[in-house]
Amino acid sequence: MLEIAEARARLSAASAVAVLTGAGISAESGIPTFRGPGGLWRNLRPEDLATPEAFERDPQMVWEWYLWRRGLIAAATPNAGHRSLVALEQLKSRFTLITQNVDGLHDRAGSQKILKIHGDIWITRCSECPYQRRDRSTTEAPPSCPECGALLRPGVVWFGESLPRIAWDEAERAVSQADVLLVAGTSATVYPAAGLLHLARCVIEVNQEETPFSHRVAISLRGTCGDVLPRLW
Ligand code: BJW
Ligand code: ZN
Repeated sequence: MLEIAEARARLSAASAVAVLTGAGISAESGIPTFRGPGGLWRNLRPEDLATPEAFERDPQMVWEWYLWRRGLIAAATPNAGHRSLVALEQLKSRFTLITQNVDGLHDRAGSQKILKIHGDIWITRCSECPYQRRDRSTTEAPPSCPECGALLRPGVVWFGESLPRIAWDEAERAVSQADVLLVAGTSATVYPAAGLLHLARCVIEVNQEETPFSHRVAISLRGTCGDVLPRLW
């Protein structure tokens, strides 16, 4: 496949590389994506669950969704796609991994520099005060905040909420300075993350399916992350 050879050449020549990952990279570990088949939970879309309004209306139901996902993630292991990004990080002196995923599988694979722009499912934080903690529970919604008594919530970014400032600023900087942005396993439909593709000089996309950006990127590779990424370096 000529495009694979071209992608290999561009990545090999690049000294600064940024990577943006989405749910597709964890799909081969058995974690459902948001918008694909199996992405629904009790017939609800992420837009019905991942919002502050849904949490205000029914915190128990939103917690049940997150605890179910924590259970799936805890039972999963990183796959060849995650592992190949660990190898790429070791090859490049300037490397930034930006992930929209909250599952922590990049950490478990061994990636070092990770910007988690949509937060971390293993953090539980207060909906009112700065209190937060790491939380391994997969079965019980936590009681109220020990500091102020308000509801505790998952440490993730919901629709309508701002992204963590420091991680986001660093992501924008890394993408603007990168010779190549590799975008893997994301539908590129959620902003501002998808906007990172506009900042990049050269985008290589890896996805099973076409995305709104497939026709605008330098190279679009159709296939799974677990199959395609290990062949790129
Ligand atoms: C494979 C594969 C395999 C499968 N190999 N590939 C217009 C412009 C700008 C912004 C907006 C706008 N309209 C609305 C907005 C706001 C909104 C937004 O973008 N909405 C869109 C739906 C239009 N954005 C926000 O609200 C963001 N905040 C914000 O804008 O702040 C400013 C603001 C403040 C106040 C008021 C208004 C604005 C926040 C977005 C937060 C997103 N949060 C979630 C949940 C996180 C927590 C959790 O995990 O529960 O993040 S939603 C969900 O989508 C999650 C994901 O990170 C994110 C992206 O999904 P992803 O990763 O791309 O997954 P999928 O399922 O969509 O795609 C999987 C892909 O993989 C597919 O393409 C498959 O083909 C592929 N695939 N297997 C390779 N093996
Ligand atoms: Zn509190």
